[in-house]
Amino acid sequence: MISVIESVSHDSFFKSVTTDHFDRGRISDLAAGRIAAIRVPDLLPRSICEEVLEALTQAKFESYGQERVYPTVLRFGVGVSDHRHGGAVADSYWPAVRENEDRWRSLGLSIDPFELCRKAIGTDWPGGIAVGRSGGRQMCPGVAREPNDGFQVHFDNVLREFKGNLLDANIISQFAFNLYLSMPDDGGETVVWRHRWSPADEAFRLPNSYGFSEDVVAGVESFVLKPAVGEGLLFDPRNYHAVRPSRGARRMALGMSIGLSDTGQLLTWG
Ligand SMILES: O=C(O)CCC(=O)C(=O)O
Ligand SMILES: [Fe+2]
Repeated sequence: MISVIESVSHDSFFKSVTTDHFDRGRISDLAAGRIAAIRVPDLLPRSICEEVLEALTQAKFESYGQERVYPTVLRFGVGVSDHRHGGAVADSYWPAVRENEDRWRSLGLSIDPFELCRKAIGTDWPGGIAVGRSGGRQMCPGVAREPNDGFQVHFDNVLREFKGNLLDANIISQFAFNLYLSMPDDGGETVVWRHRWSPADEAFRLPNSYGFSEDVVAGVESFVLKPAVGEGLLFDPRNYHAVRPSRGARRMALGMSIGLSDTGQLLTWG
């Protein structure tokens, strides 16, 4: 009889690296799939994180569409995924983006946190970084999100979520960025699996949801991160990922989707 010996194998490209700034080599490695995540502790000064957290703590959050996103994820800002119609950006997105600009302005912050994040990500990147445009109009630069009850196992891939090009650019790689403003002692971990969507995965999709049953990544190599306040995380969101529920405190982060365009420019959207 042939016995099957389970072998545990590790892909040396599937790892997260911690560094003191977002450098060109590591961003290239992430785009090329030679690493899976870049962590930069204390990306923004603590005083700025505190100012933004304090203002957002008073602000009125909305939630992502609850048909699709359950458990509830709170957000301050506009997510284009809530304005998707037939694979295109719905007309409702644009007035929401303009209204959102007023809401962020009314927080009275001394700085624009998304601009600071863009600068920190783009500091060593030769192609530069800018807020993406669609049909000439500027997208929402990013969102504040509070997944206190976690994010389901899911992936983000703009090429699959939209027909044609969401942005006025050809996107050749995609990143997700988060700057963490508040993190509970208990829970709130980010998990990333070494698996990208394949058609058979649809059997594991939760009803109507952006997310999947965790069985979709059963037995797949993964790593778990517990982000710290002030940390910036850049990872490839085409790998399945999830956020574990938080206990005892809010889990708040600024988030941006980032596409690498064929011109070499990084383009963000919310
Ligand atoms: O909050 C996190 O750590 C990750 C959230 C997420 O799903 C994403 O950034 O795509
Ligand atoms: Fe995600």
